[in-house]
Amino acid sequence: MIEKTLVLLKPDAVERNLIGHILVEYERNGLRILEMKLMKASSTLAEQHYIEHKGKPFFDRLVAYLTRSPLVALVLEGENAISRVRALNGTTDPADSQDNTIRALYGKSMSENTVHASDSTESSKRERAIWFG
Ligand code: FUP
Repeated sequence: MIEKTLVLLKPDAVERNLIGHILVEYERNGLRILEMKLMKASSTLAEQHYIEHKGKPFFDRLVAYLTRSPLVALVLEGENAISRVRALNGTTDPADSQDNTIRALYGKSMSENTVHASDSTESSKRERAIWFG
Protein backbone atom coordinates (compact mmCIF):
# COMPACT_ATOMS: atom_id res chain seq x y z
CA MET A 1 0.00 0.00 0.00
CA ILE A 2 1.26 3.49 -0.89
CA GLU A 3 1.40 5.53 2.32
CA LYS A 4 2.40 9.01 3.43
CA THR A 5 4.33 9.64 6.64
CA LEU A 6 5.32 12.77 8.55
CA VAL A 7 9.02 13.09 9.30
CA LEU A 8 10.90 15.64 11.36
CA LEU A 9 14.62 16.27 11.12
CA LYS A 10 14.84 17.63 14.63
CA PRO A 11 16.90 20.63 15.78
CA ASP A 12 20.02 18.57 16.59
CA ALA A 13 20.05 17.33 12.98
CA VAL A 14 19.87 20.84 11.52
CA GLU A 15 22.40 22.21 14.05
CA ARG A 16 24.95 19.58 12.97
CA ASN A 17 24.41 20.05 9.18
CA LEU A 18 22.89 16.60 8.82
CA ILE A 19 19.88 17.45 6.61
CA GLY A 20 21.47 16.11 3.42
CA HIS A 21 22.97 13.08 5.11
CA ILE A 22 19.55 12.04 6.40
CA LEU A 23 17.52 12.87 3.27
CA VAL A 24 19.82 10.73 1.15
CA GLU A 25 18.89 7.70 3.27
CA TYR A 26 15.19 8.18 2.53
CA GLU A 27 15.66 8.96 -1.17
CA ARG A 28 18.03 6.05 -1.65
CA ASN A 29 15.29 3.80 -0.30
CA GLY A 30 12.78 4.98 -2.89
CA LEU A 31 10.79 7.34 -0.69
CA ARG A 32 9.53 10.45 -2.42
CA ILE A 33 9.52 13.88 -0.75
CA LEU A 34 6.03 15.35 -1.20
CA GLU A 35 6.36 18.36 1.12
CA MET A 36 9.27 19.91 2.98
CA LYS A 37 9.99 23.04 5.01
CA LEU A 38 12.64 24.45 7.32
CA MET A 39 11.02 26.22 10.24
CA LYS A 40 11.27 27.03 13.90
CA ALA A 41 8.43 25.25 15.70
CA SER A 42 6.36 27.15 18.26
CA SER A 43 5.70 25.62 21.68
CA THR A 44 2.03 25.25 20.73
CA LEU A 45 2.97 23.22 17.65
CA ALA A 46 5.50 21.07 19.55
CA GLU A 47 2.98 20.40 22.33
CA GLN A 48 0.32 19.40 19.79
CA HIS A 49 2.77 17.10 18.04
CA TYR A 50 3.75 15.32 21.28
CA ILE A 51 0.29 15.56 22.94
CA GLU A 52 0.35 11.82 23.77
CA HIS A 53 3.32 12.48 26.11
CA LYS A 54 1.76 15.45 27.91
CA GLY A 55 2.14 15.03 31.68
CA LYS A 56 5.13 12.70 31.42
CA PRO A 57 8.36 13.71 33.20
CA PHE A 58 10.26 14.28 29.95
CA PHE A 59 7.51 16.34 28.23
CA ASP A 60 8.84 19.85 28.99
CA ARG A 61 12.36 18.87 27.93
CA LEU A 62 10.98 17.39 24.71
CA VAL A 63 9.12 20.61 23.84
CA ALA A 64 12.17 22.76 24.71
CA TYR A 65 14.33 20.59 22.45
CA LEU A 66 11.93 20.66 19.50
CA THR A 67 11.59 24.47 19.67
CA ARG A 68 15.17 25.55 20.42
CA SER A 69 16.26 26.05 16.78
CA PRO A 70 14.91 25.29 13.28
CA LEU A 71 13.83 21.82 12.23
CA VAL A 72 12.82 20.32 8.89
CA ALA A 73 9.29 18.95 8.54
CA LEU A 74 8.57 16.75 5.55
CA VAL A 75 6.08 14.30 4.15
CA LEU A 76 7.45 11.15 2.53
CA GLU A 77 5.44 8.86 0.28
CA GLY A 78 6.09 5.29 -0.77
CA GLU A 79 5.12 1.64 -0.48
CA ASN A 80 4.59 0.92 3.24
CA ALA A 81 6.22 4.26 4.00
CA ILE A 82 5.13 4.36 7.65
CA SER A 83 6.84 1.15 8.76
CA ARG A 84 9.75 1.52 6.34
CA VAL A 85 10.68 4.99 7.56
CA ARG A 86 10.40 3.83 11.20
CA ALA A 87 12.79 0.97 10.33
CA LEU A 88 15.22 3.34 8.61
CA ASN A 89 15.11 5.66 11.63
CA GLY A 90 15.81 2.93 14.22
CA THR A 91 14.56 2.58 17.79
CA THR A 92 13.74 5.55 20.02
CA ASP A 93 16.96 5.18 22.02
CA PRO A 94 19.92 5.48 19.59
CA ALA A 95 21.97 3.26 21.91
CA ASP A 96 19.66 0.33 21.05
CA SER A 97 19.24 1.12 17.35
CA GLN A 98 20.39 -1.37 14.72
CA ASP A 99 23.61 -0.51 12.88
CA ASN A 100 23.17 1.84 9.91
CA THR A 101 19.81 3.19 11.05
CA ILE A 102 19.64 6.98 11.12
CA ARG A 103 19.46 7.09 14.91
CA ALA A 104 22.41 4.70 15.28
CA LEU A 105 24.45 6.81 12.86
CA TYR A 106 23.48 10.26 14.09
CA GLY A 107 21.34 10.11 17.26
CA LYS A 108 22.93 11.74 20.30
CA SER A 109 20.74 10.33 23.08
CA MET A 110 17.23 9.19 23.96
CA SER A 111 16.14 12.81 24.30
CA GLU A 112 18.00 14.06 21.21
CA ASN A 113 17.38 11.29 18.73
CA THR A 114 17.59 13.37 15.53
CA VAL A 115 14.47 12.20 13.65
CA HIS A 116 10.76 11.60 14.10
CA ALA A 117 8.40 9.56 11.94
CA SER A 118 4.70 8.79 12.30
CA ASP A 119 3.94 5.39 13.87
CA SER A 120 0.53 4.62 12.30
CA THR A 121 -1.92 5.69 9.62
CA GLU A 122 -3.84 7.70 12.22
CA SER A 123 -0.79 9.51 13.55
CA SER A 124 0.41 10.20 10.01
CA LYS A 125 -2.91 11.87 9.22
CA ARG A 126 -2.94 13.82 12.48
CA GLU A 127 0.71 14.92 12.24
CA ARG A 128 0.49 15.91 8.54
CA ALA A 129 -2.46 18.14 9.45
CA ILE A 130 -0.48 19.73 12.31
CA TRP A 131 2.63 20.50 10.24
CA PHE A 132 1.17 21.09 6.76
CA GLY A 133 -2.51 21.96 7.35
P1 FUP B 1 9.34 7.56 18.79
O1 FUP B 1 8.00 7.19 18.24
O2 FUP B 1 10.41 6.57 18.48
O3 FUP B 1 9.75 8.98 18.40
O4 FUP B 1 9.24 7.56 20.36
P2 FUP B 1 8.14 8.03 21.40
O5 FUP B 1 6.89 8.54 20.76
O6 FUP B 1 8.00 6.95 22.42
O7 FUP B 1 8.87 9.25 22.13
C1 FUP B 1 8.84 10.54 21.58
C2 FUP B 1 10.08 11.27 21.97
O8 FUP B 1 10.17 11.43 23.37
C3 FUP B 1 11.34 10.52 21.57
F1 FUP B 1 11.80 10.98 20.40
C4 FUP B 1 12.30 10.72 22.69
C5 FUP B 1 11.49 11.26 23.83
N1 FUP B 1 11.48 10.38 24.99
C6 FUP B 1 12.29 10.71 26.05
O9 FUP B 1 13.01 11.70 26.02
N2 FUP B 1 12.24 9.88 27.16
C7 FUP B 1 11.46 8.77 27.22
O10 FUP B 1 11.48 8.07 28.24
C8 FUP B 1 10.67 8.45 26.09
C9 FUP B 1 10.71 9.26 25.00
